[in-house]
Order: sequence, then structure tokens, then C-alpha cells
Amino acid sequence: MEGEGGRGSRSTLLSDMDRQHFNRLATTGLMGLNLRPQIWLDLLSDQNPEVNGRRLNQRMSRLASFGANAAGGIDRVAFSDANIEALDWITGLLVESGFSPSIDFAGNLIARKPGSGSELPPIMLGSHIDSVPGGGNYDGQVGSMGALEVAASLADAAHTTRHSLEILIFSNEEGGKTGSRALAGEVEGFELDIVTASGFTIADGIQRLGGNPNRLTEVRRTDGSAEAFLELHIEQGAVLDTDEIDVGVVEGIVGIMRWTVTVDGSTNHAGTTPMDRRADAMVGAARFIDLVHTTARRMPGQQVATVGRLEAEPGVPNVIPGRVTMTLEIRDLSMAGIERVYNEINRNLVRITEETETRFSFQRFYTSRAAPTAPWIREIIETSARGLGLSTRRMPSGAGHDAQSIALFAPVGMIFVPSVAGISHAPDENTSPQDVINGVNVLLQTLLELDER
Ligand code: HGY
Ligand code: MN
Ligand code: MN
Repeated sequence: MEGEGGRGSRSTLLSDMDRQHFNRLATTGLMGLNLRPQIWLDLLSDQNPEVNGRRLNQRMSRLASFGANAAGGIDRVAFSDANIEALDWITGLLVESGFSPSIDFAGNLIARKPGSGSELPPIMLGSHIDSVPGGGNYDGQVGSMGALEVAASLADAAHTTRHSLEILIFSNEEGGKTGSRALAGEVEGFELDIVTASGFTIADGIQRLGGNPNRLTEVRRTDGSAEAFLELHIEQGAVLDTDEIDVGVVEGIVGIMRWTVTVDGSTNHAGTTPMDRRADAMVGAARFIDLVHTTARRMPGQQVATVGRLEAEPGVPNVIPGRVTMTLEIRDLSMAGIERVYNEINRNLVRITEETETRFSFQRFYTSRAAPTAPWIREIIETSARGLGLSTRRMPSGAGHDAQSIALFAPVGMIFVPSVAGISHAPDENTSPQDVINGVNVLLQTLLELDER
């Protein structure tokens, strides 16, 4: 904190970084102003240390080549070969920055660098590099390359933080935040058998990454085992872009619950069964989808609900479907809000089951708890951004993030940068190189402030 200045080594970093600025400016023309060196240094010591934006964006491009698809996006789903190859590349970069990387039992890539205050808990930084099928080049990747760039900038400046640093590239974020939830002790046993977009179960996938699903519970961290966790991420919505705000300061992250919904009716001949003698599971499903949508829409609040997948059996044109299997996902900033939507859907479902003569059953398969970010870290992010001349806006996150799992055992902060037109989970996902740099500068500055505490 402010009043405790002097015990840390931040001043060393500032002067080292200033020297970098000095060198850069000296070679790029400030020399021409013919100022005395002492004056340059005085000028420069007022500046915030900045990361190497060129290296950062070059690495963003290189990362985009792992699992690149023809649409300009990526198919780097968790546990795929592209996921593993990208992790190998990142491992090398972490070593170059003086970090010791390893894969934990949950398949997280974790790299550590000791701080000067050996008794202090670590500061954690990171995000994910796995994508949804047909994803874009920024979701998770800005925060991952951002953490690596912070590491590289600190190494360039030969700066040792007081707290040890831990960089984490979490496993299977898109398929259920397996890595970060394992650190919080939240992964349920049955999840290991879930088949992911890669075609591998979560258990097999963890093994492919070099983890060990049988020892998953051993990675659980205890309360207070970290000083803080910082995650930089793209907004994935259009608020910052539309209002031309540089940086979002996340106040809270939505909770998410998902269920497999099974609708049972009667399989029968599509040509000979009269319309009034059918128990068509697809009709039950159709009415259910509408109910989910209208319920979430009509209730007061900001909850969202989605049926994202549907399969009919036997799934042929001339048979009335006897069974439909769907997913239901509900999100809200409070878990009680999710429960309210779920109960309201179920209350109205009675009518649908009666009218369509179908039966519904629900099996919950995923829970990611809603989490507020730490108020004191929000303030540090805000001050850091403003110190860099960037505008800020406090906002909630409707997307899920690894930070919400880490929030279960450590204070977390999240920095958002704009997503062009709010597009995400699609090849057109985009964030300008300058916005990426801005976000990473805020990440670095926030880390340095936290390290002073
Ligand atoms: O689904 C989500 O919100 C996140 O992108 N994993
Ligand atoms: Mn995502
Ligand atoms: Mn993400």
C-alpha cells in the first residue's frame, strides 16, 4: 500500500523499465531534443512501465496458428493435438522468462518464479488457450499471452517481485473449467466421464495433457493460499466497444448451471399414427425450448437461459421421436437467481407434459458458482488504468471465467478489453492490437501495485 513504500523493490523495476524507455526513446529520436540525460530520466520516471507490445502481438499471431481453421478462427478445443502443441510452445516461452513450468494433476500448465519475500503467498496470473469449436483468436488467449508478456517484461527489466509469481494456463475452460474448478475442489466425480468436443472424455483428456485424473483432488488449494489472482480477458460483449471505453473493471462473474433434459414420448409410425394419438417427444421439446426462452425473458432481472443442444431418437424423417435429449443452461449473477428461473420453468412445465403426453427428467451436470471480484482489486485496476490514461467502466461478466473458480479460495480481479462489435465464440472475434496492449499494461501495473501490499 501507499504508506508502506520502501520495503519492496518496485522502485528497482521502475528504474529498470525507465532505462528501457530511455533506451527506446534514445534510439527513436528523443535524443534529437537535445535534453540532458538527467532531465530525460526525470521525465521518464513519471511514466508507468510498459510491456513490449510488438512481441505481445507477434505471440498472439503465433498462438492463432495452433488449430487455425479456414474461416480465420481456431478449432483448438481442449485436449486436441492443437491444444497440446500450443501448450508445448508456451512452456518454452515461460522457461525463457525464468519460470519453472509443469503440468499439475488437473492438466493445468503452471509455471512458478520465486519472489524475494519467500514467506509471502504467490500472486497468480493467467487464463485459458482452449477454444470452443469454431472459436476466435482472443477468448482466453489475450489473458494467456498477457500473463506471458508480463513475465517477459519483468525478465527484461531483471525485476524480482516480492511475491512469487504463478502463471496458469487452465485446462478445459470451454468444456467445463476443469482445471480452475479442480484447484477450488469443485469438480464432481461424474464429470470425468463426460465426452468433450475433442472426442475424449475429460479423464482421458487430462491424461493427454500430462495430468492424472485419479489424483485430481490433490490439486485443491486452501483458502488464502494465494495473495490474489488476476485475469485479463476480452469482454465478449459490445458495451466497451459501443461506448468507446478502454478497460472494463469486472465486478462479478455469472454463475452457470447446466442440465441434460430428457423428454420421453412414444416412438411410432409417422404415416399411420393420427395427430391426436401421438406422444411426440420433439413436440414436448419444442414447447420446452419456447418456455425456457420466454421464462428467462419475462422474469425481472438479467438472467439468461439457453437450450444449446438437441438430439432426437431415432432421428429419421418417418418416425415420431420417442426421445429427445437436450441441454439446458441458466446463468445469473446470483445462484438464487438461477434457482428462481429453474423453478419457474418447472412450474410451467406441468402444462406442457399434460398437453403433449410426454415426460421430462433433468440431470444436472455442471455448476460454476457466481463470484464477485475483490473490491480492493477493482480499485487497483481502476487506478492503474487511469494512470495509463485509459478510460474505465465497472461491469458484470455474463461469460464464465476461470477467475470465478479461483475466487472460491483467493481474492480475484478481472480486466476486460473491448471486443469489436461484441462478437465472440466465432471466427470474427476481434480485439485491436492496441487494446490488447492496453489490457496487458493494466495487468502489469495492477500486479506491481498488488506486489507492494
Ligand atoms: O461459456 C462461457 O461463458 C465461457 O466462454 N467459457
Ligand atoms: Mn469462451
Ligand atoms: Mn474465455
